[in-house]
Amino acid sequence: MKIALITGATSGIGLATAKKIAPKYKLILCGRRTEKLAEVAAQLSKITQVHTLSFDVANKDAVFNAITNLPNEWKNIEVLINNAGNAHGLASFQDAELDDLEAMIDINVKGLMYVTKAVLPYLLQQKSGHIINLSSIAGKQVYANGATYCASKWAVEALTKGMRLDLLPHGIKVTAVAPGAVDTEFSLVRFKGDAAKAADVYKGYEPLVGEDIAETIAFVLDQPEHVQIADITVFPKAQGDGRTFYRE
Ligand code: 8X3
Repeated sequence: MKIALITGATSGIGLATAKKIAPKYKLILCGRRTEKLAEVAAQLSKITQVHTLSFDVANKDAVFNAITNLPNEWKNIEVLINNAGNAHGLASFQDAELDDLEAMIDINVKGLMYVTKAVLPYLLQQKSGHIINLSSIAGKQVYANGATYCASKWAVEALTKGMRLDLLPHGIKVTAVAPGAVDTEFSLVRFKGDAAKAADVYKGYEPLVGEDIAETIAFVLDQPEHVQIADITVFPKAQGDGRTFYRE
């Protein structure tokens, strides 16, 4: 059975993806919250073999320590799902807190780079594999009050395209999955725990849920070996572009 490593696996899209692909993959579940990781691992180990790694993707040393010191039987990683990512604040560039802006670059861009660089030696050894990067509609469109979040996702798009080119000779597929509005902890984190503000984002229409994107990721992974889905954007039915929603 192939091994898949998923970051941000304790909630939202990451958790839904872990559950969805558990029947077909052994799983390395990564997250910051040790207790939540143990809970998810206990659940999923009824379906498949699970190994957990607790680190913050923005902590370079922690990422490399955890991944390079994987037990040998967990090193043959075939699938990397770079899901960990956050938005911090929704404010104009002039009003935004610099700490928030840095956190988004540290997690969404540098974190993705650290994890990928740490996992790549295993993929390269096997001359096959698949990297799936969670982008966003914010990686294709820039909206007001989101300059740095959008910049971080544009970076994910560029890294995805660049990695695909560089990894061509090594038989490794690279895909960007770009969701629109998905009802997860995303908005709660963006609005720093303000549940009412977070709920407003998804009011008046049926948003996507983590399971919808998990379906997309499973579809991307289920393609025949010669088929590489380069990128895929998924909206709720009521979403027209990054900021346009039909609300009832
Ligand atoms: C999350 C979607 O539209 O809030 O990446 O940027 S959006």
